[in-house]
Amino acid sequence: MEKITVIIPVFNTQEFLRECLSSVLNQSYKNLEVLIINDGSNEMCRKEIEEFAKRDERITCYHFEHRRGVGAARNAGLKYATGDYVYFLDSDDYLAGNTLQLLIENIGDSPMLSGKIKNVTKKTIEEKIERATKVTYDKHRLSPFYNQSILNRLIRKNFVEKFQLKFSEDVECYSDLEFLVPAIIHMDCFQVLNDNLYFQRTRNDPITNPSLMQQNEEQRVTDYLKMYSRLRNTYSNEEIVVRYLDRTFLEFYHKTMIGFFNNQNNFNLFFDKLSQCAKHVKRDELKEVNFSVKRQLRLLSKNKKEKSFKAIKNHNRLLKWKAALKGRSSLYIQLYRSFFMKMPLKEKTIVFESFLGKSYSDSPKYLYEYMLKNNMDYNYVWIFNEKGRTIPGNPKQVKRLSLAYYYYLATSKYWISNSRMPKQLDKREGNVYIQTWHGTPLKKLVFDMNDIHSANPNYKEDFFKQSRRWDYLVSANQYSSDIFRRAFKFEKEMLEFGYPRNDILYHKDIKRLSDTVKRRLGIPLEKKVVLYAPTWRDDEFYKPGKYKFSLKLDLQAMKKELCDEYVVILRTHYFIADHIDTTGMDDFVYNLSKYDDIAELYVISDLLITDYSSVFFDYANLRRPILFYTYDLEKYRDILRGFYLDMENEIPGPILKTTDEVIRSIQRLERVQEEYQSKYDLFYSRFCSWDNGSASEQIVKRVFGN
Ligand code: C2G
Repeated sequence: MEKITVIIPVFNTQEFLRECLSSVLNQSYKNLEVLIINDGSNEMCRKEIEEFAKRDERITCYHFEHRRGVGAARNAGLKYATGDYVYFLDSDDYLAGNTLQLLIENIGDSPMLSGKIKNVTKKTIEEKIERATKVTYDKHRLSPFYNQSILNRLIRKNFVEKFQLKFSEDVECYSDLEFLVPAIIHMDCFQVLNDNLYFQRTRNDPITNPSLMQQNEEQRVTDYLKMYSRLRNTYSNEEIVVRYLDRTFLEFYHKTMIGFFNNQNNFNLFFDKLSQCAKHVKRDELKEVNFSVKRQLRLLSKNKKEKSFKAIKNHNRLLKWKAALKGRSSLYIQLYRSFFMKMPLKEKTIVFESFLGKSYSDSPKYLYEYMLKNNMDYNYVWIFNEKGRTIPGNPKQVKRLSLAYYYYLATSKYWISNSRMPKQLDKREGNVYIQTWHGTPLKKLVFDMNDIHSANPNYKEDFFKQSRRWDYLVSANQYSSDIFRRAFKFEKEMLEFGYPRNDILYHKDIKRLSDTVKRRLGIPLEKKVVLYAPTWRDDEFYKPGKYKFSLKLDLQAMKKELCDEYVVILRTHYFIADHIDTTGMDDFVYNLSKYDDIAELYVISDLLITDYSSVFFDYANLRRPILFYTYDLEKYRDILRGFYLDMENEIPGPILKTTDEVIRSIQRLERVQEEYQSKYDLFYSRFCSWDNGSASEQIVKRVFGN
C-alpha cells in the first residue's frame, strides 16, 4: 500500500480545524502521513493542533515561531514528507470520506491527478461519492489549472523531487503558481477525476479572519503582478506556459484589476509594474478580449500613462451604467450615488423607517410621536409601504426602494431606522444615522455567530459595512450594550435610556388604553388575551427576507380547552411570508401578524407565549406571565443560532415542548407565576431597569438637543 503525505498549513483557523482534520483521519484510505505545519498561529490554535496530534499517530506537527506564509509552510511539508505521494489540504477546508482513495485508485502512471473543488459556505453533511469517472484531457487543454491552485491534486513525490517543484515564499497570494508552472511543462497530459470531492470553504467572516483570497485587493494585485512577470520571464520559451500565464493574466485583469485601477492612487502606485506586464501579453491572446481591454493593454504596453488611465476610467464608467440599466433598483442606486447625493443636504429633514417599511411601529414611531407632540421644528418623511393609510402628523410617505425613497435618503440629514439599510446606500458627509435596533438579543448576533444558516451567506461582511454608517445605537439594557459593542463591532455612541418602543408599557392609565385597543380590534373586553408571538427560523426560507413558518401550536386543542375564558392573538414575525390558515376559529384566534405595533398587543394581552423572540424582554416590563413554547429548542440553540442566555435557568417562565404542556400551564397560571417569581424579579432588574416611560424623550434630547 503506497503512502500519501497530506500537508496542511495552519494559520489561526482553530474554528475550522476539527472539521478539516477529522475528514482526513476518517478517510477510507488509511495509509496516510499527516503533516500539520503551524505557520505561527496564536496560542488557541496551537493548543487545538497539539490536542489533535495526540489523537492519531499518523499526525506530525511542525511549528514556525513566526508567520512565514503559506508557501513556506507547504515547502516545509515537502521537505519532511516521506510518502510516495503528496496532497495539499487547507486547514479551513475538508474532504469527502473517500477523496484520497478515489485519487490513488485512479492515478495510474501519471505524475499528478487533479480533483474537483466544491465551494461551500457552511458545514454541509459529508458527501461520499461511490463511483468515479476519470477524464483525461490532452496536453493542450489547460482548464484544470486555471484556478491556479495546488488544492485537491494527488502528486507523485518523485515527480516533485525530480523537477524540484516548490512554492514561492516572497508572496502572500498566488505562491502556487511557482509550483504549478514547471509541473505543467513536465506533464504529458492533464488528468482530472471528475467525481471526487474537496470542500473549499468560503469563509463567512472576511472582517475578523479573512482567508488569503479575501485579503485586500492591493495585496492580491501586488502578488499577482510579481508572479506573472517573474514566471513570464523565466519561461518565455515554453509555449504552453506562455499561453497559460497570459490567459490567467487577462482574466485577472478583467475581473479584478480594471476595478482596482479605477482609483488614481492605485493606478499611479502600480503603473510601472502594470505596463511591464502588459508588454508581455502576446498579441494572439488579445484576439479573444473585448475592444476596450485590448486598447487599455496596448496603451499600457506603450507606457501611455494618462491615456491608459483614461481608458480604464471610461471602461468603469461604462460598466457602472451598464449595471445600472439592468433593472429599476440598480438604476435608482446609481441615481442615488451620482445625482441625489450631490444635491444640497436638508438640515431639518428626518427619515424614519420601521421593519423595512412594513409598519408604523417600534422605536422610530415613538421617537417620531415624541417630536411631533413637542412641535419640534423638523420635516418628517416615513418609509411606509402601505398606500392610502395616513400616519399621524401627515408626514411625507414614501415606499421602500422607490425613486422617492432614494431621493429622500440621499438628501435628508437624519435617518432613524430599527433595522439595516441596503448596503448600496453610501453614507454622505453630514448624515446622522440613529439605529434604534429592534430587540434585546437572546439569539447570537453577527460576529458572535459561527456558521451562517440564513438566506444571505455574506451576512457578516454586509452587516459590518452597513453598521459602519450608524452614528448612534439605542440599547435597552447594559447586557445589550455589552453584546452590541462586541457582536456589531460598534464603537460610536450608545444611547442607553431604554427602548422608546417600551414607553407605552409605562402608560399612566394602561387599563383604559387596553380597553380602547381591544374595542378597536373587536376583541370582547371580558375575554383574557393570550399573545402567541414566535420568531423566524434561519434555515426555513424562500429567499432573503421571505421566511417560511409552519404552526406547531395546536390552536384547535387550545380552543377546546380555553375558549370560555381566553382568545388567542397569533402574531408571526415580520419576515414570515406564509399565511397561517385559521379558518373556523374566528371567535377564538385573531391573526394580527400584519398589525402595526406589537407593543399595543402587549398592552392588551394577559400572557405571552413566545420562543426565542426578543419580545419577552420587552413584555417583562409589564410583569405579566410568559410561557416559552420551544418545540425545537435543541436545534435552534445548538445548530441555528446559539444563545446568550442559559434558557433553562435565566428566563422568566417555563420551557414547554407540546401544546398540552402549554394548555396545562395556562390552566394553572397562578401557580406558574408563583414558581417563577424570583427568576422574574431577577430578570426584570437585569433587563428592564432602564425603561421607565421616558426613553423617547431622553434620546431626542440627546441627539437633537432640547
Ligand atoms: N416581532 C413581532 N412579532 C413577532 C416577533 C417579533 O412584532 N412574532 C418584533 C418585535 O418587536 C421583536 C422584533 O420584531 O422585538 C424582533 O424580532 P425577534 O423575534 O427578536 O427576531 P429578530 O428580528 O431576528 O431580532 O437583537 C434582537 C435580535 O436581532 C432579534
